Amino acid sequence: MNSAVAPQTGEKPPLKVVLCSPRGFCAGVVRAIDSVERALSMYGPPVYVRHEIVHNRYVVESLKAKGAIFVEELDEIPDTDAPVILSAHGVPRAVPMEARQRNFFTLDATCPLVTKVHREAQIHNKRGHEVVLIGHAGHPEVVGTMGQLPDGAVKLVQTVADVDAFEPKDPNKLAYVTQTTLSLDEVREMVEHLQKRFPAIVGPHKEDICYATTNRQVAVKKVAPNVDAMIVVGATNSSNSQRLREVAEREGCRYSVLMQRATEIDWDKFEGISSLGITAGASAPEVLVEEIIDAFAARYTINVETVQAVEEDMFFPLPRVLRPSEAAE
Ligand code: 0O3
Ligand code: SF4
Repeated sequence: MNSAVAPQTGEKPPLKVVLCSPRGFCAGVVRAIDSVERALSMYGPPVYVRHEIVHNRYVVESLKAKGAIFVEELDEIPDTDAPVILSAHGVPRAVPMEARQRNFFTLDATCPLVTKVHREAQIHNKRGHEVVLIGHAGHPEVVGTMGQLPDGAVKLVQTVADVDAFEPKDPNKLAYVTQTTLSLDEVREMVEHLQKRFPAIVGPHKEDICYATTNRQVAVKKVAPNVDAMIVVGATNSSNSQRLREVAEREGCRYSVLMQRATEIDWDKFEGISSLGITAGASAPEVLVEEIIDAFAARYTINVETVQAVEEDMFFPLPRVLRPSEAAE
């Protein structure tokens, strides 16, 4: 049974709800969504957005309602003076080139931490290093990072088995970069294998997995072993959200599930629980966390506490032309 209506009879059982902190929007997502909002208010609708600005249906639908038009490729956009915004995940170099050819007014909402990885790949390439990218095939960030270099210049590895099977052109001229939203533990293992096989390999000072991905996983690790179930609020195409669900599962949580809305709650799966952890991916708005808490509050007497793993105060300024002070000049 997956009834959306809470039963009205009897006393509500107690439920401890443990909120992971940090959770939800990261600085790159805030910047990307604000870019679309700001472009809409400065230039008026329509504003075109290439790819979901962030991987969240609620966010996309809200922006659509305000006049944003989402496309997957630039060739879906008619000739226009309207702003064309590139999503937070980054794009191959061919995309801004095509935008220039078509005289689009392009606004790049790529997260600065994704752009940093693009730069790393370009520098390694310039120095004559073959670049290994740790990431997931087909994900837009991976497509964007691979597309910083000529075809075939980046070797994608997705698993430890891929690393072990990889034959470089020259093991002494090798570098690696990673997708920003992967599992810290999985990447660490893959990097260890790379370093063991190719001791001369060069890589990022720390790692390319960003602060937000790291902090959300650290918080889940604190909470997941101590709760009966864990909900990750996020979309199935959201890499960082999927990783949070996996981390909770690996930490021994009996039931770890990804969902976007309260209507997706399968109540049978939560039967008999006395504690529930909740987190949210970097692209999931807090209002959806609240909606899910409210759904549990209708069936349980909830007692909400927060486990804070790390404090966050990261902020990325908007693209220059969208900054209020710049517009006034
Ligand atoms: O990359 P991911 O699928 O996690 O993207 P989301 O869910 O839109 O979250 C924002 C993260 C991002 C733009 C890339 O780092
Ligand atoms: Fe940027 Fe990290 Fe957020 Fe991605 S998850 S948008 S890399 S801060």
